[in-house]
Amino acid sequence: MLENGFFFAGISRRSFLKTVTAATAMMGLDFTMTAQVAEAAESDSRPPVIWLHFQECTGCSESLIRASHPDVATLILDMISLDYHETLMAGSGHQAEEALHKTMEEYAGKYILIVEGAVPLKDNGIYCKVAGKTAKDSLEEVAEHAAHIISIGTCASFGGVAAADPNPTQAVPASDVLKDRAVINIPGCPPSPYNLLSTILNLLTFNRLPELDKMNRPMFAYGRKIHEHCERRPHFDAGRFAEKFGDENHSEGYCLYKLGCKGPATFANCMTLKFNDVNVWPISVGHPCIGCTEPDLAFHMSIFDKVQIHNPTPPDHYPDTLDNGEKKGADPVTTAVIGGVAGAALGASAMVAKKLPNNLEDADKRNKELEDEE
Ligand code: FSX
Ligand code: SF4
Ligand code: F3S
Repeated sequence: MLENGFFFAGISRRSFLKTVTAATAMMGLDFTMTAQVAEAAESDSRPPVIWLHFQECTGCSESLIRASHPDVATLILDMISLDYHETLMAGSGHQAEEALHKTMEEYAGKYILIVEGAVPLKDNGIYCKVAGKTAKDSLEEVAEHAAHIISIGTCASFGGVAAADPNPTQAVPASDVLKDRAVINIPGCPPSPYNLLSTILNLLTFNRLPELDKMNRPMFAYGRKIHEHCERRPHFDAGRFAEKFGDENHSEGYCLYKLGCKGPATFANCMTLKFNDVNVWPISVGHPCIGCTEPDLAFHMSIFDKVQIHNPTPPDHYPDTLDNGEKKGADPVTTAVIGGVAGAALGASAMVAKKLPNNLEDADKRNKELEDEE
């Protein structure tokens, strides 16, 4: 229960509640559900997890365990029983294989399978083997009795780096191998560990899949485009663009669309979640979004090519303007950029007011209260 104990998983009560509050808000749940989610996180029944590695860089695991957000990692690793993870487990060789098979037998139908990396199919899958078995065979074997299957990262979700043209090993996502199973995709190269935390919390709290989009990504994390809440959006609307890396406009923080930013076609939550707990994300440090959470953008389209914007979404709010003392309604600005013609912006003075969903605002308020209580 929430009231029990001051520390959980070696992190302070305050950090625990902050992390769970943020994850609850991220899942799109009402703030009042925080207690229920915290209870699930603290439950003694930790689901066993088998984490398989295939063709990838291990950045997904790395982004989870790196010290810059220890609370998230600690929480995830304490909520689950990580019985098999090739790069984190102490055992190796036969010991590791034993752990894998013990979990599969003892917890058949109960364990969560997390897949990291793509699966090569060419030449009977010989380009990725662990313990003498191809990635495809291991995946099929472990998936058979898994309660839930999560693909972590773009490689496991969509093929990612390994499937980039000319895809020499015929790498495919886990869902292409497990066609008759529901595979939750958490893409990103790497994805935010919060998205994994929230997905696991969702499974633990409600014992069902979160709402997914048509690419099986949780809607709470991938329901909005980067472009909708990008901090450079006012510049896009005003027609102010960086023309080259390092030019004056780039230094001024102008929109990166002409440098190939894929934000207008990319569904992800980096713009509100940020990375590394230091409030940065690619666009904030001057790099265009490469569309790393999308199946057809990163690794398939040149980072310099522009995405077409067919149906630009106006910002949530424009400031009210006063004209001769009379209040005007929202400016009916339509930012029409068609066929790759960069950023012809109508209504040049439009400013976007960054509007977070209510539950994120609630979480923010609650976190401030927790800080004040300190
Ligand atoms: Fe892929 Fe994950 Fe990119 Fe790397 O392993 S999503 S290459 S960050 O680490 O799978
Ligand atoms: Fe932000 Fe990219 Fe959209 Fe410009 S094009 S506003 S940098 S997401
Ligand atoms: Fe990926 Fe774009 Fe976010 S490149 S990390 S989806 S800003």
